[in-house]
Amino acid sequence: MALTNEYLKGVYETVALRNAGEKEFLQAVYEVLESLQPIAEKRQDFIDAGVFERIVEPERFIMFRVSWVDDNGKVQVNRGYRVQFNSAIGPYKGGIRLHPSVNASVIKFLGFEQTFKNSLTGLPMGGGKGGSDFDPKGKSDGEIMRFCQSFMTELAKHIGADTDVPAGDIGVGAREIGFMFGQYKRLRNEFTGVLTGKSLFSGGSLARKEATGFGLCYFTNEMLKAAGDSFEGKKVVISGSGNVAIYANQKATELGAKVIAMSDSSGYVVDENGINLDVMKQIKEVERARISEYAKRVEGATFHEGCKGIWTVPCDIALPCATQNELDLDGAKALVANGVKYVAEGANMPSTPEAVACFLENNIPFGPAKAANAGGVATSGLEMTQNSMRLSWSFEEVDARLGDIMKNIYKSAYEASVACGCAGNLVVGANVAGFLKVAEAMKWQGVAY
Ligand code: NDP
Ligand code: 2IT
Repeated sequence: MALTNEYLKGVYETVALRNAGEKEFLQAVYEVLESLQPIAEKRQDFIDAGVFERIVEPERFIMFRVSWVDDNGKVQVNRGYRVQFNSAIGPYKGGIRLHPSVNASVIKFLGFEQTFKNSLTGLPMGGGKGGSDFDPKGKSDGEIMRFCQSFMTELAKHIGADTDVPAGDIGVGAREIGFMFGQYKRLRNEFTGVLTGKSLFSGGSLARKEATGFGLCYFTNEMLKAAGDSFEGKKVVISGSGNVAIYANQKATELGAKVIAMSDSSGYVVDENGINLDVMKQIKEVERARISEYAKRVEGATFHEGCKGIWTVPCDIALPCATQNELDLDGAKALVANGVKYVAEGANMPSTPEAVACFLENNIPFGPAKAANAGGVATSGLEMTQNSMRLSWSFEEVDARLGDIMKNIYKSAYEASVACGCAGNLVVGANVAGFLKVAEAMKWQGVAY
């Protein structure tokens, strides 16, 4: 597909000028505008309300200095960000990423995507994202705590349970959320649901930790069912070995598949017997060590340097769960040549536009990130509900709600693809279904923002 609609081309050109050189953000906007062409042709009311021009411009973008003192007594300076992209359907909601690659482009692409993803969940959450170029690797717990406290000291001025509710993302799990929550509470003297992904001792939700990976498998299961198929006996390759990848592995295995490869930024491991998840969890969640350790501990497993090679491992289902643009055209071609049958994205924008085109041209059912990985933020939404009610649901209750939400997301995306005349193209379907609710809310609220 190409962007041929003159009106939307104009919208894109303004975005490209305003955000010159912001590769990831422009990539995400271009894909959404491509998908929205059938809508722009039919909905003059959205054009009259300036919805397309407004939805690509963040409501607010905050950038701040984060100074902290390392274990050697040296002052370190990082850059912090929060983008409050769209609040048409609810308070801003989205994770915080701590990784050296974080910059304005990455934060804006993530916040933009989050707006549509959160809409798809059916819950009242707007889109936001934050982070810093701080690298948690190799830092002591004390250093992580001092960084998180300094980061929150500024962020606290901009967030709140009814304003903006951050959560985890790359480099941010329960440990970091705990340090940030503690600092927010101290600054405000308020115990509120200002963050999600909290500890179960402080208002966290059961199943939040598992939710993105489990949700990805529930969504993939809908794709499989639509093709009269199931996870049973399938070989699965999952990139990454963080929060999303680990729980995608757990659920795919529970559903009868065998996960034969996982990766981190240094390389990938192959274990044809099926990855031993207890060993992987010990290495990644407890020791925070490199994935090559797995091959040292498990007989028959092999380690291969370089993370992109993982796509050359023959499989039926590929679940990219590491980071943006990790699966390029070469990777897609290798997967297709080796007979991949389904691809669904656990990470945000892991496939390059050329890779997505390759899957679609080869009629491989493809689950785009906004839809397929929405289970994490959906369960964050359920955590917010529990906090508001001052109640906690059981694991089974949260998991059942998550399952229903993922089924509904598949249904909305599929039905929107049919309505747009491209049945089964879930990229178009997810973008359109996510957009419509936000666009109607923006139109209804008048030119506010
Ligand atoms: P984690 O920090 O737990 O794990 C990230 C994993 O990806 C690690 O294995 C990491 O390897 C790898 N990785 C990160 N950056 C790179 C890179 N530049 N190149 C190669 N590998 C890389 O993060 P999550 O599992 O939480 O997040 C993974 C993806 O899922 C992200 O795209 C995130 O935005 C998305 N996501 C997360 C959700 C959540 O609830 N956590 C919800 C929805 C989407 P290494 O350790 O070597 O860096
Ligand atoms: O990309 C994402 O959806 C997340 N990192 C989860 C966000 C959240 O608010 O739970």
